[in-house]
Amino acid sequence: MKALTLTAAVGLASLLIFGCQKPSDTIKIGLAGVQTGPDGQIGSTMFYGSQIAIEEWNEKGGVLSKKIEAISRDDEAKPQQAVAVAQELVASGIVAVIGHFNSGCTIPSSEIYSQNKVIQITPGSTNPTVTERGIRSLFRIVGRDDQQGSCAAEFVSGTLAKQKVAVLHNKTAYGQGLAEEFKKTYEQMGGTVVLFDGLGAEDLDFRATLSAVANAGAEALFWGGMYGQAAPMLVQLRSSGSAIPFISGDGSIVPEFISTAGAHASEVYLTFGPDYKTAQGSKAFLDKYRKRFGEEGPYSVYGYDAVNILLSAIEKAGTTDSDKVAETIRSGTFTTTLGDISFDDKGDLAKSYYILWTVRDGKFTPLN
Ligand code: ABU
Repeated sequence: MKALTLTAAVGLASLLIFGCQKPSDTIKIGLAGVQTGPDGQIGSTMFYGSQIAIEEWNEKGGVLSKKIEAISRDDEAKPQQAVAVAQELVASGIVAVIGHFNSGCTIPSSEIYSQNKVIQITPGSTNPTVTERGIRSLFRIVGRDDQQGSCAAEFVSGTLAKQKVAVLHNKTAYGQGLAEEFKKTYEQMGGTVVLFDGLGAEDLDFRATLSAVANAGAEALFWGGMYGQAAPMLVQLRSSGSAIPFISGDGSIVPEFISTAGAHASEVYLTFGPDYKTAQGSKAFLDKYRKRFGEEGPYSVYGYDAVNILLSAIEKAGTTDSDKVAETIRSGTFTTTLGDISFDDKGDLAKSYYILWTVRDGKFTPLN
């Protein structure tokens, strides 16, 4: 009787500790990031890329003899919503998450994922803080804003030889952080920032600010923010009669920027990674993507690569155990559409290559 009571007590305790969850016959992966709102297109292109990778793995039988179950959630680019998404995904039993996209979402959500031993790979968040907090289970497969801010500043000061620049940003972790990194390097190189201002992230009428840019004598305009504001800002800048170069970062490299800016997209320079369109490993993926979803965004490639790195690491580790998978990612080399990549101890790319892109004949093109 006593033994029976003990067995029942252990059973009850297990139920309380482990809940009613049965061992899953799938491996659950979260796909988290922005899918709607002003940043919706750039985030969606990332999701579609991840979706293709998961389908390819499932067609091959999955990983560790289990199919991959993707659970996709929209954080609307809002930090609070990102935390809610992270809590929901963790509760659903994910072992890893691809996301989020916006740095302002990745930073707070990563606290939830890391506390719950969930591997996180962001395909798009570039704010240095993402990987500066010692989270061993967190990785990114893009560069950092200190790297792209410096790259842009060296280009404006050196190649364009502009001595006076106006710097605007959208007051987000990404936009303001990138603007500050640009300013720091540009001033170190001897340039003068004649105007540095933060705008509301939903502002769309920039005419007063652009008058201030002109009155300050700016020879170029740097924008720290996303394409949803970059494109109308550029249209209004050119409509005011100004032909000064417009420089920004990877938050504007998406088809909607070109379709909105149209013929106003002259003298545009954006920092981003290497040319994904001509990379040897990207052709099959891009062909498949275009047939399914139409024109890709550059982040489609990063969404695809992030899933492949994660699942390759789980396969190599032979387990979904977070510590073992993280160690496998940190110590390995992974074949991606852009070539072989590996990570440093922080979880950043061991080598990141920012280059300048421009808009030519209505298309994003590496600047040669
Ligand atoms: N890096 C492009 C925009 C995403 C972000 O870091 O917020």
